[in-house]
Amino acid sequence: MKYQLPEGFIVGASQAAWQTEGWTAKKHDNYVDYMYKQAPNRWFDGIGPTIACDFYNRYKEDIALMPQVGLQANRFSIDWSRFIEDFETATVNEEGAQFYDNVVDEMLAKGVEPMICLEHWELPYELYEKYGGYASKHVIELYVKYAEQVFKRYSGRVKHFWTFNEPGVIPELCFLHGNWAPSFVEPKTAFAWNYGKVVATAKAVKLFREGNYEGKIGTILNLGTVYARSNHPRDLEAKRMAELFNFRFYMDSLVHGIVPQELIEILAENDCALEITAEETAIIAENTIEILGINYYQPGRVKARETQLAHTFFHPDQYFEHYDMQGKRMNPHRGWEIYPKALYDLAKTVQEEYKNIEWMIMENGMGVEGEEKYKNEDLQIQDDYRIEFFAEHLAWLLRAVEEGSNCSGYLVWNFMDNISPYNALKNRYGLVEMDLTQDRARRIKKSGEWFYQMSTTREFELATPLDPELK
Ligand code: BGP
Repeated sequence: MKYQLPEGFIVGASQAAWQTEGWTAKKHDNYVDYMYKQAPNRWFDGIGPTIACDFYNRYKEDIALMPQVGLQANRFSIDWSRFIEDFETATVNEEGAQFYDNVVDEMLAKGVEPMICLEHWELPYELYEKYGGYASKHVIELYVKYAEQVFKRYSGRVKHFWTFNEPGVIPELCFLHGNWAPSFVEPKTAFAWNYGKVVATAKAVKLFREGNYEGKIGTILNLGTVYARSNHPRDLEAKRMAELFNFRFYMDSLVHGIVPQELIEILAENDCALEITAEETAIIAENTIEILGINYYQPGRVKARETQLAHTFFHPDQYFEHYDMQGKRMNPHRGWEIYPKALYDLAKTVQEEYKNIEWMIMENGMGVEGEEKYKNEDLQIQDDYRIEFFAEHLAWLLRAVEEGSNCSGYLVWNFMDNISPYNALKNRYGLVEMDLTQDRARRIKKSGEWFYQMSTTREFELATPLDPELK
């Protein structure tokens, strides 16, 4: 079956500063640099962000490849710790900023729309060490000052600004699960960071509007549609609670301008009270985002808890547990379920429950280990699995668009193989390979050629039907 991209629908890719740039000319650490320095042995093969793709030095070569794989847009993040010299005054580091000027100009010259994300976990480490990161109201003010410098410098040349990428990930994995540095559990800190990022977003949106900056401003959330094991009231309640924590915290706050009252109360009862001021409540209500970015990789499946949690600290998992559905399709390398229809369901939720706000897929992709073994005689990786993955997800998304979803783009993860937190270079996602064995040589994969075809002809073919036949 053939699918066509609607007029104006953008296709592209995403990347992050810390995952691509490397440490050349960096004067300050960001939070992920700290994660690596704290425990390099925990990163796959000990590889961290030190060199990454060396994008800082090779950006021209890389941006030249972007149109060759059909990117109409590329979302990248600015590393706050590189862009700003003095975080208190938000004095720009001219050398760091010049690099981003060059990246923006180079993309524009190559016909690739640059989209800027202000924070893909690159909080300057000093602001964590000194003030505790986003739990501090002062850090929120510093973030807004930094945002202002970015808006001033790039408004006009850049049309999409994103306040955060996946704002909930560091709070959850670092302070709730204790998996990532600093490797301790502090539920109150986790929720304070989440709330802090909501306030920071609302304040940045306010500033953006008051400054009449050109373009749109939004946030990028990692959302997987949540499915209940069954329609038993207890399973449905488990789903409702999983959504409250994993979906509605940010969605209700940023799109409707209301932090869910039920969540505020649960947190207060569990020693995780949010420090909310009346002024912040008003700012959140009046400064909702204009566009929503969604990163989608896998759905959430939950059921009612069968055992009580033995945790001595508060954890949302006390209301639900993961449901391991039989027969689910898996990406074994990443251990994530593959379920493209969730994109359609997600689109419906945004359409029906979130004002049909304009939104885009800002990440979607498949991380695969050992891709070298799929190379043909020209050394090109034959990643048909990735082509199928993209085509299926995009087809479901387009079905939702046909039915009125206000989705205006599909950006994949990612343009070129890069570093992941802790998994480092184990699983590769790129349309372009980065070959570590040959001076990080870049080679377009088969999926890159497919993406180019799809982007330039504005159509693609899907062999497998979206609705499977009964056999
Ligand atoms: C998202 C992040 C990306 C990227 C991706 C893939 O959560 O925004 O930075 O890394 O996930 O996940 P991973 O790299 O862990 O395989």
